[in-house]
Amino acid sequence: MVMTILVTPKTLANHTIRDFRMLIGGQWLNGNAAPIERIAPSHGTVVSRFASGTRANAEAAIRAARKAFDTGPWPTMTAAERSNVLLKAADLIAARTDELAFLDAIEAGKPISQVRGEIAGAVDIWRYAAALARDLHGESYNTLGDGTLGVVLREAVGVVSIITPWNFPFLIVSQKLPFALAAGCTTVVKPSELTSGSTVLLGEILLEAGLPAGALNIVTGTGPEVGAVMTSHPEVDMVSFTGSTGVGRLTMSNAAQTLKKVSLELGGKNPQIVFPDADLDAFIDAAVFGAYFNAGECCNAGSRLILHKSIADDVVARVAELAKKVKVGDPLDPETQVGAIITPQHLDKIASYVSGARAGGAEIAHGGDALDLGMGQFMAPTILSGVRPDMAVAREEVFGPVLSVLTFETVAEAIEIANSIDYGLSAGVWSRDFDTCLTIGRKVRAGTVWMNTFMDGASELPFGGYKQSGLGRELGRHAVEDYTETKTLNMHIGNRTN
Ligand code: TXE
Repeated sequence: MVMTILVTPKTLANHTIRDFRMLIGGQWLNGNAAPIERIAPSHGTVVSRFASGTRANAEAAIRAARKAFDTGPWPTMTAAERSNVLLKAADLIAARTDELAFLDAIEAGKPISQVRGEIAGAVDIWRYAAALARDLHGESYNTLGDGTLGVVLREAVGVVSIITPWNFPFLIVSQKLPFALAAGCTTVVKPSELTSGSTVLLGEILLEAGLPAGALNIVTGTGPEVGAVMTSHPEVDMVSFTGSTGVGRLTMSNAAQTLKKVSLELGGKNPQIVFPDADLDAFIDAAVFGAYFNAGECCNAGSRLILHKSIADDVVARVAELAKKVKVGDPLDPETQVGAIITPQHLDKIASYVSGARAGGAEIAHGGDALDLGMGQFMAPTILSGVRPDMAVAREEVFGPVLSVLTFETVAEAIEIANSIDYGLSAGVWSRDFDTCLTIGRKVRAGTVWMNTFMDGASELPFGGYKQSGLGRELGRHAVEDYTETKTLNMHIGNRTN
């Protein structure tokens, strides 16, 4: 059943394995235990080693961030000085694109051409945050009555824990860190234990850009060891987390013990709703891209097609035709469009969703199987038709290249299916009718609704989810404010006897 273009991985014989260290209080440290070895998902061999951080390392990093916040200089520098550090960092990131892209591609199994685009996007975000740093301001009220002046300040929230996942290692840390730094916060960052390399490189870049010691600390290691301390330690003021909804819930519950602020970017199961009057040529492209971008290991994946019944058969056939042309394989080959699956266990999970759907009556319109390329783990782009809204594959995040096709007859039914699950991250609607697009845009409960496009983004546009897809928004002009507290100064002026 597999009719996909395969790109076999080339040898990594000339690759030098690097030992990545941790950054705590301006010092680069090795872990005490054996390092974490990262096996490339595309090649099945070790490609990086990360220091195995401990609870004690996490505590030391939090203390360093606390000291850097309480005694400066980062929070007390002028906004212009902070902005200049972020701008310098953006230039250095751009200059080291090759190194950063290689690490994300080989550790996460992502196509290198795609990662280059992500690094370019990240550079833009660092520059945008640098601009926002200089625009952060409060308000004043001189209309509260004679003798009263009210001033509302925006102050950095304090020490921020940043925990990131493996699917967009460099891009996701860049959606958080520059905004926290722009606000004057100090930070402890824990990248995924599967893909830590590019985040450690970012530490080198920021020190070179002039960030003072302690303003950024990086602790590599696992969630239960390092992440648990970062979400519960009383000296942390805020946690910004991207990952699974389960760990997001745990993060919130840990943070609740000392009432930390939380920002959560969690899972998605995003619908693309398609009407008969849509530009179907454009949609077919967007359906394939939306489902298979990053091998579907993407919270924004358009993993549910909700098609009007009258066009469903035709659309499924055309999507399948295009899916056959998708090139799957070596992430280091610039031609590759879909790379490897993050771990063998995750491939098993994806496969079990597909077999469960088949057992429940869904049909395979394309793919359906793991692909054997002689090394690593890969999955064929897969289309499941005849999926019902109550099936697990229609409700849960598969996080793989698996597209579920459902059908509807009325606008109300399409909205009901779209909203029938626990997630609400993003959605797409395809129609040439303005009214239809806006009706869906207003009624679907999701943080982003694309109309006649899919997965476009910009540093200016807020990103985040409704329902169990998360709390808070990243990017956009208010992103820096998320990392602040609001303080009111209420002042009496003049003679009290008047
Ligand atoms: O995520 P985890 P996993 C979804 C996707 C995927 C599933 C599992 O459905 O299949 O989650 O992925 C850290 N305290 N997404 O297991 O475990 C962990 O070390 C504190 C959606 O990799 O949530 C890593 O740094 N931290 C998603 C980060 O949390 C803990 C992106 C994310 O890992 C921790 C990734 C703990 N107890 C997966 N346990 C998205 N929104 O894009 C783990 N971590």
